[in-house]
Amino acid sequence: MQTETSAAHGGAEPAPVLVEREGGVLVVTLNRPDKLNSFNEAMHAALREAMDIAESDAEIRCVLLTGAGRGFCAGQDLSDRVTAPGDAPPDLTRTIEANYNPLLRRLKALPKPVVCAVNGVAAGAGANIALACDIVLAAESAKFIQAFSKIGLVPDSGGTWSLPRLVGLARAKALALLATPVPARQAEEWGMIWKALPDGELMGEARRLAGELAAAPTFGLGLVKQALEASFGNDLDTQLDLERDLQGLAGRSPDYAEGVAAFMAKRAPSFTGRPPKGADTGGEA
Ligand code: T3D
Repeated sequence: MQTETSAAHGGAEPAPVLVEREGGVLVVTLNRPDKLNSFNEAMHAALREAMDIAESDAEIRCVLLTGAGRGFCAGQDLSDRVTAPGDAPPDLTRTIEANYNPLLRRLKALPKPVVCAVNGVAAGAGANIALACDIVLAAESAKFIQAFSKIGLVPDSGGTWSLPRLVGLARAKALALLATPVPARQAEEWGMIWKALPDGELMGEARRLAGELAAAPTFGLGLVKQALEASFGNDLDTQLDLERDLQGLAGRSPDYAEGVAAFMAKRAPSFTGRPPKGADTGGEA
């Protein structure tokens, strides 16, 4: 395992995000445990650097996102939002535009799977960042809280988009208006997340799953992700056309040839994750 510290991190304080390579998996750990890994500017900057690695390094074929300590992430660090009487209010338009929205867009557009291991409470933007990941596992003690309404805010980080799609409008409205915590088991039953696991099993299973995904046909998985995300904005005809085009691309990938050859030879496939020659991969080798 290779650990990298963020360049955005000065060195005197613990790094706000830990980045470790475990084979083809980039393990990204939010690391402000005393503040339940809530976001300050330094943590946003460090997470941007982790996303840079995930996007640009072709050896990385899966991201595993988790949190240090007893929480996953409590959203925005509210100690950075305290104002004195007479002060101008914080400009949340700017912070959303500069920090949260780019992160959400990058997680959704990353052409590799992102596994989230929700190790404890996920509140505010922390809940919605977790829900934006491709496969979400949660410890049984974890809970998801749309904490925004408790402080007069609107769910952000894609919450108003993902919640109604995941749990339906009735539950989405109640969760967002009441900020009712959703325990991990209930989140699994409602289809908000993939699985709730006993606390002691979470990280082992998350690493196993991320390792499995990192050995899978990465280029094809990126197309699967693209097709499923696009489906919400498409009618059936448009989606069928998209499937045709993406399948054409997938069919030219070396991993498809390998998958077919391995099946016919009754052996285990060995996938490289590489795109077809000449495919536009947004900069990847
Ligand atoms: O501002 C913008 O840029 C706009 C974007 C906004 C995005 C957002 O996420 S807005 C929503 C912000 N988050 C919240 O409102 C959640 C606040 N936290 C809580 O409600 C509770 O802490 C939890 C329900 C998450 C957990 O409760 P509990 O009882 O398990 O823990 P605790 O005792 O409340 O918290 C432990 C410590 O973490 C505590 O510090 P202390 O007293 O031990 O020194 C607490 O103050 C600190 N902490 C928890 N959440 C935050 C936080 N400190 C700063 N900001 C937080 N969000």
